[in-house]
Amino acid sequence: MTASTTGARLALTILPTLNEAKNLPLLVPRILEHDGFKVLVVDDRSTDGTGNVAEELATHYPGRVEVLHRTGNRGLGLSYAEAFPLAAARDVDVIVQMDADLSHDPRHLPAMVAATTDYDVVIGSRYTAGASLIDFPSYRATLSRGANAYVRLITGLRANDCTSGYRCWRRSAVQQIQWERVGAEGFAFLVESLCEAAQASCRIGEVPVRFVGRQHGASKLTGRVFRESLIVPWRVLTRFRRHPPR
Ligand SMILES: Nc1nc2c(ncn2[C@@H]2O[C@H](COP(=O)(O)OP(=O)(O)OP(=O)(O)O)[C@@H](O)[C@H]2O)c(=O)[nH]1
Ligand SMILES: [Mg+2]
Repeated sequence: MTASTTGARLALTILPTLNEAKNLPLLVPRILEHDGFKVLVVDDRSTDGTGNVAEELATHYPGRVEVLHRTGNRGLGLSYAEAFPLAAARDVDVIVQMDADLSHDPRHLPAMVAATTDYDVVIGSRYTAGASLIDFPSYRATLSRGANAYVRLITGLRANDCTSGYRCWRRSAVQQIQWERVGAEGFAFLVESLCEAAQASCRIGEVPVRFVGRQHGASKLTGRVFRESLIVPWRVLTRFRRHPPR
């Protein structure tokens, strides 16, 4: 029985990857356990063979795994800005974004998809009642909470976790965003895209998740990415100064 005959919602999960060769083969089967789910891997010329691993998964799961091998400048934001319009053109109900390092547990996917009945964008939230942080160093947790306070103060966003990379969007919400004006190249994309959603009057909800710190592979947080994250909320504020996001 297919997802559409069971009434399940069809979902495309975008997985941005930069050197996630160990994590990807563990994560993809867990996503595909869920009926109606497909995966789009967006690889940024990883040097550890992630692109090949993704192609092997595409062969193993025909029609359910697709790979976009990016060229040009690397960046999480650049990857998502390219992938979201592609995903929005697909025949799916929801579009999921999640990290490929196993920090985002696929067990939360059904609850997040279900919440799109009430919300246009559902955040897999680390800072909502019922959420937990596992193996996440306290200095990282402090930095993350500080980043959220900074973003909320400047942009007026109200979500508890504005910097989570685990989100589920109604396709209609993705289609409302002007992706070409989302300019953040790195992790600041997460804040900028949420502001764009709020500006487009999307209803933003949160589902508590269990977040597990990275077990395999290295972090991609660079000084450049960090500096961009400080600047982007101000850039967004300037853009929306006449109509502050809710
Ligand atoms: N396509 C693409 N993916 C990226 C890039 N940078 C990071 N990623 C992916 O984005 C997701 C989040 O990156 P992480 O390195 O886990 O960032 P983080 O969670 O803040 O930091 P750690 O988990 O501590 O490493 C992972 O799936 C990465 O592989 C990039 O430049 N391009
Ligand atoms: Mg991570």
